[in-house]
Amino acid sequence: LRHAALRKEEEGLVSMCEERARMLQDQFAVSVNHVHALAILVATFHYEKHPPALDQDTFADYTARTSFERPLLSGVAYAQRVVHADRESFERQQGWIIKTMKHEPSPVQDEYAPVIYSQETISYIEGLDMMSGEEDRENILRSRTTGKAVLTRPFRLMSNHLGVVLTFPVYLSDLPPDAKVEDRVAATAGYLGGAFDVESLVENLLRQLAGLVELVVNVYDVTNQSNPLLMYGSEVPLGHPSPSHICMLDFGDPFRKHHMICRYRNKP
Ligand code: WA2
Repeated sequence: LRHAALRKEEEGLVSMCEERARMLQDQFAVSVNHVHALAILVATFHYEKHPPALDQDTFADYTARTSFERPLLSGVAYAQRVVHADRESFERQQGWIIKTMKHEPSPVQDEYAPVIYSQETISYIEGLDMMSGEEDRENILRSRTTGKAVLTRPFRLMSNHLGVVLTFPVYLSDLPPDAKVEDRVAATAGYLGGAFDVESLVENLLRQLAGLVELVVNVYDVTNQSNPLLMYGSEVPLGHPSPSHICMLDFGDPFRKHHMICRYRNKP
């Protein structure tokens, strides 16, 4: 009898964990797909029309009205690639100076990625060089060499919440899927991305499922297996004795590995 009760408890944990993992992964996937579509929107209306048929007001309006398509993103933005030789004319044309993510005028760099379009929810990143932040910079470089969606490791976003940044490259011309890295870099126009505010938006998502049983859910970036990075939830003390279940998560960046660990809050 005791065994049967224990098994039932474990089965409950497994199915609840799998339900939460599937829900998170699905909401993540739809958000990524919509950011992909926004990257195509910028390529189509900013680069394939002369003069560009896109401006900050249009981008802000469109992204506000379609935000329901990106339930886990606190906001999206477009950062243009600017090489140093073009900095002066870029700044003159925009009427502002490229700033670092610490809000200082940018020192001389080989190239910059200043935000020219942003959703109003993250308007604080307008004009900032996204290459001035370590995590954002790595994402930018990896997205343009692979041509794919990439994710950062979890870190404190500018909102001060724990989350990850998603980046898609935007190219000036169509590239074959097997294009060489140097051709990809040369054709790079900019970067469309957004912030997964995991701390607040995943909280909301999981709260909807809370129900009667209190589950403790943690999500880790386990890209480096020996150094798991907390992405969601609070750190569980090592050697925690209560039964747990682990579900793998696929957020669409094959370079990164994630998993979800579930436990009962109070052993029932
Ligand atoms: N967006 C919002 N909050 C952030 C952030 C970010 N990056 N980085 C730190 N906090 C425009 O990859 C291009 C968005 C970066 C895209």
